[in-house]
Amino acid sequence: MPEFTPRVFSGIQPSGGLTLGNYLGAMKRFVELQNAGTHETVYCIVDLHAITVWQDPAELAKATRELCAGYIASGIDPEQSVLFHQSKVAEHVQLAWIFNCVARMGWMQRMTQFKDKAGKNAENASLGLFAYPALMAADILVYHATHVPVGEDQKQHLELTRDIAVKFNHDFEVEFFPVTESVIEGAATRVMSLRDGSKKMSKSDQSDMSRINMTDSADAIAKKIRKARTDPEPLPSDLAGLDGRPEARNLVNIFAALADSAPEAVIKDYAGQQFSAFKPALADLAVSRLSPISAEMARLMEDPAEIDRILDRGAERARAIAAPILKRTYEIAGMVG
Ligand code: AQP
Repeated sequence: MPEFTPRVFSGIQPSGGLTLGNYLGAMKRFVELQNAGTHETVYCIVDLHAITVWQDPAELAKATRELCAGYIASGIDPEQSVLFHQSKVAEHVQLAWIFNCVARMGWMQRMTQFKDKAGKNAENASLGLFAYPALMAADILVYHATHVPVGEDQKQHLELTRDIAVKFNHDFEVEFFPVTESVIEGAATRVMSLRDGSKKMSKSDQSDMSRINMTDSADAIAKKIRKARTDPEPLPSDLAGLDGRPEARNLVNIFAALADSAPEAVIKDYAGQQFSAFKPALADLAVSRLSPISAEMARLMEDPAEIDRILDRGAERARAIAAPILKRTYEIAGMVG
């Protein structure tokens, strides 16, 4: 394999407001990787993924700008990282078609996210929802990204991305696409719903009480944590004591991730305490971390034209990386001209 430039790529869908799950599982890591300075960092607002389920056009445009504001407010510097929205860089879709012809039906049928999202009504799901992981592979590989930070739920899609890269390289007898590494790290790689410890926290959950939105007020955050489902036992003295207690484990993980600590350390500090003591401490911590971000998001949203300029500039920079990689891919595949 040739040496690839160390490059991070990741994306978030503008399919609603950012949640604490997106922040702890993805965004916070994006900022850390940017600031580590060891990789080029490319971050995307994946609006073409969002429309695999119905999106109101006006809401989609608003969510796209709000997500751009969320990236910047969380610490992404649009000069240091490449920050843009997917629909502005056509190379993603052009490579996705090639990958639709590389990926096998059997691989796609195993994707659990399709099964979860399509549910019992799979016949009525969009073709885009089914093909989504091939577009995701194109998002990553059109930058020859070597590392992809994501939450635990995206692990299977990253394995598919690796399979597509390997099959393309094998079929065309080249060493062209890198076999990308996933970066799934931290105390909260799978933040669970506040109402049901067996379901992940999600933007599209029907219950707003199930999630903390990055734009929630301090009062709303405190209320949601106070009402979060738990059990009647106090916190145990070690992590093993949280086995079989998913809601309690989730709150401990969230605390650890927000405090830049580890779940073991949190348990040590709160061993034997009731949730009536732990929850207010968690609420204070969450408000102190999230309120400055939501205030900065609101400030940035006052100037949508500036957000559009930032995205346009990011798209130009993204295209400068993607266009030669797509051109070479088409040559390898035998496209003339
Ligand atoms: N609950 C979560 N815990 C940890 N990480 C999470 N991520 C999402 N939810 C959690 C990570 O956030 C990144 C962006 O996710 P996405 O917006 O592209 O799509 P998603 O995974 O489908 O997220 P949602 O919030 O559940 O959106 P909807 O409701 O629209 O489907 C990814 O890295 C993801 O792992």
